[in-house]
Amino acid sequence: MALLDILEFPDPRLRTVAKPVEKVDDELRKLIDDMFETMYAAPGIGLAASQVNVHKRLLVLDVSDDHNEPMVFINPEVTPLTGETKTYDEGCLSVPGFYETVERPDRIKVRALGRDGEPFEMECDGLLAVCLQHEIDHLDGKLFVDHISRLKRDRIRKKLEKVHRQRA
Ligand code: QAP
Ligand code: CO
Repeated sequence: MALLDILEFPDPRLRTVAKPVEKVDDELRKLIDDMFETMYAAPGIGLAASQVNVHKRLLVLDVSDDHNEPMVFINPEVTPLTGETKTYDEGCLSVPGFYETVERPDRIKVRALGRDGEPFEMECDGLLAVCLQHEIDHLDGKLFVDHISRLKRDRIRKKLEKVHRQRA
């Protein structure tokens, strides 16, 4: 197992649109294990492959209270189940230290492949629905800061650029 480096906003590599996974094999499962290790260590509740600079359509999450319900989604596809939306104060391991309110569909259906390569389908709401949509955005090169005003996004970008300069 290994901890992976997480790309941070405004790194342009986070804008890459990820490609579908063609084969679910042991190499992919090793990446999945490393992504879980990285997510739990952060600590975080969701991580998309794009955030660790692997541009494949794969994400991991665990929204359980005890951090013992790991879930894997490969080539996920989401459809909203209602026109209703809900807001949530979202954060992101790629935008550390910042939280903003984002509005998204409240109930969704997701189709994906699991860790075994078998297709499954489930209906989601609450934090799971928020987290899934947030992580699928990453696979499309999008970030939660794209859902807020340009003024707020630019402020966050400037603050993180300063942090990155001081780190270097
Ligand atoms: C995405 O985010 C998410 O700023 C997962 O300093 C977030 O795991 C989905 C984190 C909220 C739904 C609701 C953020 C850790 C973790 C930070 C995360 C930080 C340290 C974020
Ligand atoms: Co994120």
